[in-house]
Amino acid sequence: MSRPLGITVSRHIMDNQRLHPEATGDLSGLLNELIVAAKTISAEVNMAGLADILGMSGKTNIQGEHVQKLDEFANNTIKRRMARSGYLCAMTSEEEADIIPVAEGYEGKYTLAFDPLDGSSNIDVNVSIGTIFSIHHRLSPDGGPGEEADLLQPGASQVAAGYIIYGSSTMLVFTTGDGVHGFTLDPSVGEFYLSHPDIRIPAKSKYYSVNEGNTNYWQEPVRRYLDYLKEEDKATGRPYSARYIGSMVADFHRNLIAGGIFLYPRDSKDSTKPYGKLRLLYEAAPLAFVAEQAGGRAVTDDGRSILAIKPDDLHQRVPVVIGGSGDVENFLNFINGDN
Ligand code: P6P
Repeated sequence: MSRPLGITVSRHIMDNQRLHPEATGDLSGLLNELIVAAKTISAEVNMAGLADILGMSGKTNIQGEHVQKLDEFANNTIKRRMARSGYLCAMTSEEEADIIPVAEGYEGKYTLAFDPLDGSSNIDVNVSIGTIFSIHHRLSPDGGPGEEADLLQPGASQVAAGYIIYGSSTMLVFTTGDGVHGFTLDPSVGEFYLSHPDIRIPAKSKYYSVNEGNTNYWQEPVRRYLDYLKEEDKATGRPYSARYIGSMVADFHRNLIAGGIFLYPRDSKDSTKPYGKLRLLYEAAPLAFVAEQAGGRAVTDDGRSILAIKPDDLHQRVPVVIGGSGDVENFLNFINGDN
């Protein structure tokens, strides 16, 4: 009996499209183009240890962070491929201050916000990094170039979102609003195969992910919540365990699969970042969509739904608490003073 053929991501996308008779195929085409860019980045990331593209490019990005050559490569790979895909009217990237236009004559009906290589400070130490993406329908009339307003939409109106994690294997995890599915790249074939159908994040876990070096800068209810996690849990007789690697895609992916709550609260450490470090459009909102489609929750450290936030700025930062529904509800009890 031969092994059943693996379901490729292209087959999964087409099967999903068939569930929506009104679909034109543009979203499918967009996702497939993005996947080609991801495969190109994956090949380069896996070569990074061998090629001489490690190290700094000598430039800094909108965030004032040193841009690593792989960051630049990933950003350009996505921009160049998607600008002529015919599916987008505008893009925004963590690496660029302003809205990124698409090629004239190639304007489409969607927008793309992306972090080309999140966690890039971990590149040189071989820690998993990732590309995060978020797709919306344009609001402006079809035809011409997109506007900033097309990108500044709340996460709740995302059409699709997900990430590619470049780790021990390269995985694509995304949702189009019908659950969350994971695909693993077979580099020998160059295909992503369905490996994690219908991912559900465990409601309660025994792990928390946070940079405890910032403890003294957090608001008091957040500190009280973390102290609570370190007490013996009556059910298990043990405290939660800390798991934090400083690469959001890696920390988020572990929590999505094994359970856990990830926090990047606001901290008073850096007055230029009063709302914490993570960006709404291309980190918090896409991962919030994935988490909630997998049965989890995503809120700010004062209890607001991340998906409900209407962005004012392309690079707006937001405090993030994201994980299993039970863990996040526990956190909210502390924030609302019920504990
Ligand atoms: P810290 C990486 O630079 C990043 O944006 C996220 O991927 C990660 O979760 C966070 O910053 C780590 O920040 O302050 O803990 O080093």
